[in-house]
Amino acid sequence: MDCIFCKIASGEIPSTKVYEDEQILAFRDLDPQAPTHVLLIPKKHISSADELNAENAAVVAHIFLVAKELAAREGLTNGYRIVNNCGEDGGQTVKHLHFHLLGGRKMAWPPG
Ligand code: DGP
Repeated sequence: MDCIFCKIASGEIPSTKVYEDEQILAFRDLDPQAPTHVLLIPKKHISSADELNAENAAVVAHIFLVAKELAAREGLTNGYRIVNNCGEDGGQTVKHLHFHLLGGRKMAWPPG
């Protein structure tokens, strides 16, 4: 499958990894939008949040627990944001489920 994040998960495309286990990988975003900008992905291909179901959704809870640990490791004691962009209107550009962990600066709400 021609999926950039599957290739990152397999090591075919290099990335700056910050966490890895059997289920998920976390690596630094190529185009960081905050001092900390890490992407967390399931290794198994799920194209978007809209493809989650009762069989594959447990990995999302795991991703959030790891995101919390990474936020602590990155020193984000004043808070952080976890973002999932889903589909065209959500601004998703890579069609492999991923969560952005952003921190190290004050963020605006609502997003643009
Ligand atoms: P989204 O817009 O939510 O689909 O975010 C995709 C993110 O992926 C975007 O912030 C840039 C990042 N990205 C795209 N290609 C690569 C890559 O090859 N390596 C890394 N580290 N990040 C990438």
